[in-house]
Amino acid sequence: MHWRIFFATVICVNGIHASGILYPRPSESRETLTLDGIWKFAIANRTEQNKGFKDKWYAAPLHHNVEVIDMPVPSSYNDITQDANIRDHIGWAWYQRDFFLPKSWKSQQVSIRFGSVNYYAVVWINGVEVTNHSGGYLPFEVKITEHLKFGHLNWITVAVNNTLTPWTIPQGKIVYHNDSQRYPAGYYEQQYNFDFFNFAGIHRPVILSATPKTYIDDITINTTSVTDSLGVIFYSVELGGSKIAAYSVIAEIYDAQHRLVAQAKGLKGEISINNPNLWWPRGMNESVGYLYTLKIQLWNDAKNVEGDIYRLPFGVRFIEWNSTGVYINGKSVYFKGFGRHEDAILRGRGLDLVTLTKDYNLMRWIEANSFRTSHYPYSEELMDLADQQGFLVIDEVPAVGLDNFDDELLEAHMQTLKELVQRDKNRPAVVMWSIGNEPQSQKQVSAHYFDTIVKLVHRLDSSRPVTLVLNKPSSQDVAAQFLDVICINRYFGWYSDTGHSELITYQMIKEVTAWHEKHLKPVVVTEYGAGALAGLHTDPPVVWTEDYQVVLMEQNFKAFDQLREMGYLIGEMIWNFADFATPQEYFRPTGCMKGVFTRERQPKFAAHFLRRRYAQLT
Ligand code: GCB
Repeated sequence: MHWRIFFATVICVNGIHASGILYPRPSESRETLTLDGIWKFAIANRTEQNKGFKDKWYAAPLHHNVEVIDMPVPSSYNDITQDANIRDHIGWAWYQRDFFLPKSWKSQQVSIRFGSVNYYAVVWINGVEVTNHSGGYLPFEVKITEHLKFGHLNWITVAVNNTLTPWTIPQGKIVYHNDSQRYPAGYYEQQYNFDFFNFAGIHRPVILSATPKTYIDDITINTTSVTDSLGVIFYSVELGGSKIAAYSVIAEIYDAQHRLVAQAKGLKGEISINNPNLWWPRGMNESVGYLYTLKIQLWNDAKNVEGDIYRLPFGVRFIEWNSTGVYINGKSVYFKGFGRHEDAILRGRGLDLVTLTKDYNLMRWIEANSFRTSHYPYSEELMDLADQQGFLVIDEVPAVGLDNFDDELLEAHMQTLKELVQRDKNRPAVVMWSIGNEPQSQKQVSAHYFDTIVKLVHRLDSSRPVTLVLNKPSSQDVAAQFLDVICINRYFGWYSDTGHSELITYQMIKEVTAWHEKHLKPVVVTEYGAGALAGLHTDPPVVWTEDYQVVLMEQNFKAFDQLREMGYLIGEMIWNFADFATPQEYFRPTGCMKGVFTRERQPKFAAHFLRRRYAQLT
């Protein structure tokens, strides 16, 4: 058997998101209906992975074909039951539920949008396949009007497959064990090159939305210049539907008090805002995270009636970068923050508004100003709060630990980046695109690969710098030459010279200096840290204690202070914000314990120590 068997029935549709993926927001012309809630659920048997397709599980109520259990959406399915087979499942899982539609939607165009499904998804409405998507952390949407029934029950079925291959982003492989002394015939496992648990399922909201038949498909907004007295933005609008020619476009800008401050007409153009309230990140100005609203309205001139309306929050802020730093509205930025995960107890990677809100409270308490979406795009609900609360975000795609660089992988990687930029291009909080984490960037073939990727991202969005998070020695790496900002992960005193905290300051200074001298680019240390079991103490400190975690931080801080003075270290992000789930390993006691908070979001001693530092860093 070959790994491809697992998703033989999926045809990967590239370019599915050439059109817009605006978040479904109700307006005078738009309505939404959530399909979140309890769905019926079953996993496919390990030895009969394609049975659901063969027996058409999507064509009838799921319980007619297979024993079902209840499954909350959104959530990962892994930690919901007592069953280790469900936790560790590899391959197809099936979800199904029913719904009714309001009559008023009959004359509208109806779409369904998934915030994210990890990794492959196939979707059927009333037994008809309507779309499929690959890539676990980004939204996809499809129009389903013609497949819906009004006045009758509708059925939606989703088949989800979490198998990772050498050509998925991130990569993984199915390994068959042929040693019959140790493994029964046909035994296989999923392996992957990253340490976070590969949670699976319908992870983010499922939303039905109704829009007029001629509709606003996409909006792009960019700040082109700012001074204290004038902010200039450029907007453009894409329309969809058959009667586009009948409509004109009105663009209006409202301030946070809902006062109209500027307007324009047409599909695209420049709008000037007098005395703008700029969008500032935390700690750089008294005004933090100021958002305007761009209201786009269609108008049917012949009939003199209004058409579709969409309101998009946006910030007026301008990014520049050079060999010494990144600048927002002309001021240089120092990132003080975290590498993180979307990882909630029981929900796994599923959207959890409680954990999400608590995490922002903790990040504000500790006086951080930034985070990286390590190692995949985070939910739109989470990103909204970054915009509102003025956090700087390094927005990363799930290209973690790449270790071969062929054209098929390049294609999938580029598709992920297109979808990420499409989703997050209008967010003021996003100040840098990260094209991946810790690739084998010492391999010569990766040079052409990353050159191609960086050029693509610059083409998609020239307004933000591009980075890649590196962990190979600067003398061997071939990717940094293409980047605007260099990000590095270094675990001195942990993965190397374990326990030798006396070497950390020396090694970190040498390391960052070497990168800067080779490339003359600003550097962010995006990961450093030590595992610590909450409550474990020794003196003198040894690894795994809270005490050693703090000593390691202290030694790194000494290096950061000196490097910052040298003028090219532009940020420090500790690994990790909170402890998180990993696959089972004898060196990871239930997870990665490098959090400054526990997985329950309680502070380790490190959190208090970090808070003192972040409070004094400006
Ligand atoms: C890394 C990875 C991160 C891991 C971390 C660790 O370099 O980027 O995903 O969790 O090390 O703790 O091993």
